[in-house]
Amino acid sequence: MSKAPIRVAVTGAAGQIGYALLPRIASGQMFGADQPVILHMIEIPNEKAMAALKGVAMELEDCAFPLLRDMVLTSDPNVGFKDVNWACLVGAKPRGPGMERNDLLKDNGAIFVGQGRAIAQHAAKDVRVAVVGNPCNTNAWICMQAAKGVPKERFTAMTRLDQNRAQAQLAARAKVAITDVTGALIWGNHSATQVPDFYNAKIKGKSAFDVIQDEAWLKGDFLKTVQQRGAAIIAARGVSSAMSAANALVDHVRDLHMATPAGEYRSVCVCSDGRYGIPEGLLFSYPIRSDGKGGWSVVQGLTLNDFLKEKIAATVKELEGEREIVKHLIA
Ligand code: NAX
Repeated sequence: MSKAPIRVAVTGAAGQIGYALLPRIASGQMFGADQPVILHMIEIPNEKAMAALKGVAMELEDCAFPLLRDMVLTSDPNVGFKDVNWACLVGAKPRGPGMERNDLLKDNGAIFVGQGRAIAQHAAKDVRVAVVGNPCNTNAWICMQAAKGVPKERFTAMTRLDQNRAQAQLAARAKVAITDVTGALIWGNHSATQVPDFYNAKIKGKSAFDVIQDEAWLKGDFLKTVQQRGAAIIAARGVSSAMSAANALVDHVRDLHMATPAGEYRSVCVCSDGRYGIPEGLLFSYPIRSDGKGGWSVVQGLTLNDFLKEKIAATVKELEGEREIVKHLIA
């Protein structure tokens, strides 16, 4: 007997990440090859955006995906989040020329208050939320605060793209296959203060630090490349990462939906309960294991040396500053 469909909301569905993401979900790459889906595609109430959304839906239709059971196209979050099991919050206002980061935080914050409320009122009881729209940690924090009654552990933000970038850089440097690199991890905020952790990463089961034997590169070019990869893509392509961001979101949701293989973990921003000395309540990127039944836990016992501790303190400070700027939005 075929499984009941999972309802997946995607905001910003007519944007560039949406365009790369929707066919991946509809083809079974997020929830599995035997899992039907219904896509709830949400855009802004603007003629151009809704026309573009219609075009995306037409293309999805033309893909004839066997798992795609239905599509809901809307600009109303109350309709868009109705009964959804997963909410992928990709849509956000881009930072315009001359716009201050604080203004971006406030403008986008308001969007995530509304979406959080709509999720709490209309989504399925088991709803889980993945935030991609930037600044994603703080947007996820706002959404979590606004979604009264939805358990805090249902809210995540995405640092998987940063983790994938770190893994790829380590593999290229060590001239090994991508699958030989495990344990690559991002701590903190999805921003330039993120902390790509090469100390806990492994190459063919051995410490990546010992295998690469180039501390200057690891602390210098490696960190910089991962932290500034988004800007490098914009410089090269003229627009921001979309294919790799959509791919990372597929990885993020799939790996929370399924159980994490023994001995592994994934970078996911979740609400801190104080683990590793991080202030409680911050949406912080941690090493996470999923039990495949909707639960997850923070992997404990990883060593944080002084180098990591100092960098983590800076990313915590940034997240606390962001929270300060938006906290008035939560009544
Ligand atoms: P685009 O500008 O191509 O698309 C965004 C779409 O969102 C637009 O179609 C817009 O109409 C829609 N939108 C805006 N406000 C909305 C709302 N309130 N409800 C529904 N839809 C809304 O941007 P794209 O390249 O797709 O990027 C989307 C977001 O992802 C941006 O905030 C971007 O900064 C962020 N990113 C986050 C990454 C991460 O790793 N966490 C990496 C990639 C990306 O930069």
